Amino acid sequence: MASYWEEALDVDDLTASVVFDPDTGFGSAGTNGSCVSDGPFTQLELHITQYTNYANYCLTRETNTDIFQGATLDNIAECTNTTTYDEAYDCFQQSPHTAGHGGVGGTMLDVVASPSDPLFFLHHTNLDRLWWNWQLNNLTYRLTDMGGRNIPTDSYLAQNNFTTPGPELLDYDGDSANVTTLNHTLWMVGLIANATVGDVMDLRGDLICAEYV
Ligand SMILES: [Cu+2]
Repeated sequence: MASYWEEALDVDDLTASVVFDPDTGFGSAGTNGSCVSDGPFTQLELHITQYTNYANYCLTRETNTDIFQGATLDNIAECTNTTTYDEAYDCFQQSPHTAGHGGVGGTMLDVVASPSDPLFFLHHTNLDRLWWNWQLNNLTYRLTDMGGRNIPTDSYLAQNNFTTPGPELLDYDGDSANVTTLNHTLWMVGLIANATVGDVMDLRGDLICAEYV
């Protein structure tokens, strides 16, 4: 079984969400970008950010109810009704994806450091669950439907002050194409063996072997 944050349940009262419970959850939502000061990640010290590598700073959150409205069931239904992977990706990444990052705010808005907030994983497993629900609507076709860029656009790089990556990153697996295919290698940073996109298309497959209930 995989854990996730069903964000749609909390759109009416984000800061009252069970995920922010200091005793049974991930600590309070925080205010004005101050350090998370209760719960299991109190004063958690972080080092890598989007802006300065190896700085010393703390885990922060700064909730934004307006942005979190992207997680509504209506928005999810709109995405679930798309036909192709490309359409589904664009839809899910715009509303439900942005909702979690911008709704929690703080560290979750840092495009490099956001996985430093453990809530990142509950947010992304929720997106994974929504993608699986989309796949289930036409499983025969959608277990192999893939597409989209696998390198960032120039405008995204510029917006985040990133330089364009060199071939050591773009061609690390000998695949310099910028369209994602089932054969594209997912680099696992040495934590586990690399896999391909095709290896993770089926939630019930050998590599992921999970279910959302
Ligand atoms: Cu994300």
